[in-house]
Amino acid sequence: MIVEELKKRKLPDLFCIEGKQITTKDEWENKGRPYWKSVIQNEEYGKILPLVQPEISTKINSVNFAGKATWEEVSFKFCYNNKQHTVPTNLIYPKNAENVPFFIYINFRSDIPDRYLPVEEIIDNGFGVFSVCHNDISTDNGDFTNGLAGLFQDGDRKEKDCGKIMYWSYMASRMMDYLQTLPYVDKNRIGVSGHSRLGKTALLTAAFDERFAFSCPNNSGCSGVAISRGCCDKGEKVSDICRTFPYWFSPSYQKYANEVEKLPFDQHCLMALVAPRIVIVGGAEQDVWADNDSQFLSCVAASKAWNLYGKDGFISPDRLPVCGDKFTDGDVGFFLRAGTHYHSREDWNTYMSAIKSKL
Ligand code: GTR
Repeated sequence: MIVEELKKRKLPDLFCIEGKQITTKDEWENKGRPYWKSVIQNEEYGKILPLVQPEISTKINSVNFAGKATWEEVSFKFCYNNKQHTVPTNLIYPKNAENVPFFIYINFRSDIPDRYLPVEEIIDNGFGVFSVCHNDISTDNGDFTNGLAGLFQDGDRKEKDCGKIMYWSYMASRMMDYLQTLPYVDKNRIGVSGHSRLGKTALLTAAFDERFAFSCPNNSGCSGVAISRGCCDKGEKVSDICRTFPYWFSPSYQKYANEVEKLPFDQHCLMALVAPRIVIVGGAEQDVWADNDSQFLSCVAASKAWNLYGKDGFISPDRLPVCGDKFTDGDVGFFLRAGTHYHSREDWNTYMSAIKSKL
């Protein structure tokens, strides 16, 4: 049945690279992966920005979560094109712990804790968390003169220049650079998460930056996990997102707004770039806008990339998902919880237990 569902979507073949079929892990790494990375940059999120090393400064916050954690406020000062911008972040980790697994979390607010970021639960599960507010990187609107966008583009946006999602993702990779320098961090267990537009960001980040061992895109939907072709009637379409949020993407994405079948990729190609690492996808039953069937089918279609590594990828029954499903046995996971569009503690618990069982 799922095979039939997928056929209806008429997806581009993940393994057909410029007319040639690839069949091995080496071909995937040498041809497939670079090809999809380039197509997805050029046609959707925009070209990756040049690497600028920020100047880092840190300050301890006296709040310590009942003495269980250390909270450091870390500032990243970027200087480029004779301009500078500082991004504040929050680094919180269990006291006296070693080999700490970490979430980099891109949030809508900088509050600690926050309704989407239950810091104490995360610490109690043995994880550290390094969070940033997306607006502090560059504002969530069409203004490309502020924050990091001000440094790199200064309002002048060309066809393949990146949109805000790529900026937010860029910062997540700079936070990853910093985690690499800290002795108590387990460098093999650093992941990234975010909700909704920031779930799209979390998926993109792990897809392009192979240092991320896992990604947990929460309710990411259209132009995130969900495949775009054949989106359900009530789901968000590329035409909707291009009209409402053109600045999340490169200008080049606009040309597909009403011709989704002409996209030279679909979102399963982005998912596949995470292989052979871990991706756990969270959906919510009432979040129809995020089109959960299309998120689920993306997991099925991307799974083939894990198979090249001799891994199962996505393990699920041969049917579309229903509320309460939790398929987290493979390296690609998917769950559909009850309720609305939200990054809930329930989501966090599912992500953390799935990650702990695998890494
Ligand atoms: C919606 C948007 C979605 C989703 C969400 C969010 O309005 O259409 O793609 O990303 O916003 O980020 O909260």
